Parts: sequence; structure tokens; C-alpha cells
Amino acid sequence: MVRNPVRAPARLFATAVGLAAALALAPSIFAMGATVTRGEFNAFATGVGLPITGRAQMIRTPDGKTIVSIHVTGLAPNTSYPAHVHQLPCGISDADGHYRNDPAGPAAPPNEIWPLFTTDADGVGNGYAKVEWAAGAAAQAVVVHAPSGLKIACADLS
Ligand SMILES: [Cu+2]
Repeated sequence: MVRNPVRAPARLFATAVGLAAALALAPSIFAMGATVTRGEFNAFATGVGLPITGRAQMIRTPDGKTIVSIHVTGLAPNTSYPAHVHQLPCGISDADGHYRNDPAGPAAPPNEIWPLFTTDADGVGNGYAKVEWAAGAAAQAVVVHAPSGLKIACADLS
């Protein structure tokens, strides 16, 4: 009658680990034949002092498109944040300006990649952007800005 109090939680844990592994593999399977770069978000020293973490991923598809998805935590709740692909690494001039498909073109999508997002009540946000062109090698960082425009976090893609 008395159930083993250890077995059920252990089985639950094993299921959770299996699910996590499956989810971790999913992007690789999805991206077969594509070029994938990824990086972790770190707060800029000049940021607003928020404990920002998260990750960014860029997929260059075989048919010449670019998809950027980001997951960011540690932000203010229910707030909209600008985010863009920038043209230098995070450590050089705070990733400098936005990466543009046509350098002489508009400073906005679809000539730039903007994975904008709005955080939930826990300060967690997910951004997504897709453009119909293949990003060049200089598209190597994603910057999250405060609503004021200040650069607050950056992820190097490699
Ligand atoms: Cu930016």
C-alpha cells in the first residue's frame, strides 16, 4: 500500500531531463543544412544594473534567409524593448551600430534585423525576426536596448 516516496520524483526528474535534452536538440534538427550561430547575453557595463541573462540565435537558411531569435531574462516586467543585430562584437565599441543588408539603405527593417519583444510579468522576453536576405559575417552581435535607447545587454554570435 505504501508507495516508495523516492521513486516517483526520480521518474519525474528523469522525464524532465529527457524533455530538456529533446528541446536542446530541436534547434539543431530544425537547422539542418543551415548555418547557426549562438551566444549568451551579458549586461553591458553601461547598462542599468539589471541581472540580464539569456541567449540569442541566428540561422542563415540554405535558401538565403536569416532568422534571429532571442530569449532574455532579468528585465523589467511588461516592458517593450528594442533589440537589433549589430555590426561589431559586444566588446568593440559596444557592438557599434546596426547591421544593414544594404549599407546605404534605410535604418529599419527589412534592411535591418530587429527581434523586438515585450517582457512578461516576470521580466522575461522572447524576440524573433526574419529577413529575406542572408546576413554577412559582420552580423555578429545582438544588442538589447532599454526603452530609452541605452544599450543594456549584448550577445556575441559565434
Ligand atoms: Cu541596437
